Amino acid sequence: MKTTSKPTAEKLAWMYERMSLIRQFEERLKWLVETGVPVGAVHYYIGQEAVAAGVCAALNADDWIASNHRGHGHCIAKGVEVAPMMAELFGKVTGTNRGKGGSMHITDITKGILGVNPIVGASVGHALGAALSAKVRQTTQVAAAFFGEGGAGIGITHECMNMASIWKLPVIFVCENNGYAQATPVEYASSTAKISDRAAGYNMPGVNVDGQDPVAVWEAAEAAVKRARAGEGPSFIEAKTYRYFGHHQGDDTLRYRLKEEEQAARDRDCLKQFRAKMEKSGPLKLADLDAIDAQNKKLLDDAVEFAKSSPLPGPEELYTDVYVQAKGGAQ
Ligand SMILES: Cc1ncc(C[n+]2csc(CCOP(=O)(O)OP(=O)(O)O)c2C)c(N)n1
Repeated sequence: MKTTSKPTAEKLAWMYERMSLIRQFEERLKWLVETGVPVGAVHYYIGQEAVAAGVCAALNADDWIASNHRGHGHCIAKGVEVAPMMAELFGKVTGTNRGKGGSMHITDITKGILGVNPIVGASVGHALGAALSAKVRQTTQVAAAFFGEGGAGIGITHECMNMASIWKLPVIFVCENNGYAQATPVEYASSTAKISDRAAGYNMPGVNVDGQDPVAVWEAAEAAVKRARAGEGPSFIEAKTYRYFGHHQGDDTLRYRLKEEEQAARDRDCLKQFRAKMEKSGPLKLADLDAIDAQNKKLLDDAVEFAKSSPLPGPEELYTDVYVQAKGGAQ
C-alpha cells in the first residue's frame, strides 16, 4: 500500500494548518468548559490531529467521511468552518445543526460529513452505505470511516469489512488506536497486537502507521484512495496515536494510566515533531508555521465571538429538522 510520491510544500502547509486549527479549537473549547460555559459532553481530540489531517489530505471535497464521538478534528480536517461548529457547541441557531445536535452530532453534508456519531461503530456503517451509493451511481467518490480501537471490536465494523470486501466498495477503514477505550487498555481488549492484522481476515490490505506523523498517515491514505477509486475495494489503516486528556471532559486519566506514559506520548506530539522536521530540512520555514498559527488564533477568536453573540433557537424551532418534512407541511 506504499506510494512513492512525496507531499508537496502546499500539501504539508495544508496538513499543518489543519492540525493547528484542530489543536486550537480543542484547546479553546477546553478552556471554555473549564471556565463553566455549558457546551454539553465533549471528547477532546487533542493529540490525534495528525490522523484526521493526514487522511483528509488524501480526500477530495466530494468524498465522504463518517466520524465517531471524538469527531471535532475529523470535521475540521474535512473542511467544516469553526464558527458554526463553535456555535453548535453553544447550542446556537447559527450552529451546524441549528443548535440541536451538540458535539456528538455535528454534520455538514456540503463538506462531505456524514455525521459525528456517539454510537460506537456507527461511523463504519455510514461510510459503507455512502461507498455503496458511490458504486451504484458509478462515481469515483470514496468514504472514510473513523473509529477507535474500541470501535474496531464492535460487530458492525466486522460486518462492514466483510461486505466492503465482497462488493469491492470504495471504503477506507481508519482505526485510530489511541490505546484506551474509556479506561480499557487495548492490550486487554484486542485479540491481535496490531488491529490492522485483522484486515487480512477480510482479504483487504491493512497497514499500521505512526499516527503522530501526518505524512505517514497521508501516504497510507493516498494508497487506499487510489485503490478505492480504481474499483479495487477497501483498505484498512491503523494509526497509532494517543489522546492527551480524559475520555471525556470529566475523566481523570491517572486512574488508569501513568504520568510517565502521558509524557512519553507528548514528547512525540504531532505538531512539535512536524515543526522540528521543517526546521531541520524544510521545505516550510518556522515563520510560515507561526503565521499559520496566528491566522488560526484569529479564526478561533472570531468563532467564539460568533457563537457567543448568536441567538438561541426560538420555540418555533422545536419541531423543525426533527423528522423529514412530508409533502403538505405535516411532519
Ligand atoms: C454501541 C456503544 N457501546 C458503548 C458506548 C459507550 N462508549 C462511548 S465511547 C466508548 C469507548 C470508545 O473507544 P474507542 O472506540 O477506542 O474510541 P476513543 O474514545 O478511544 O476515541 C464507549 C464504550 C457507546 N457510545 N456505543
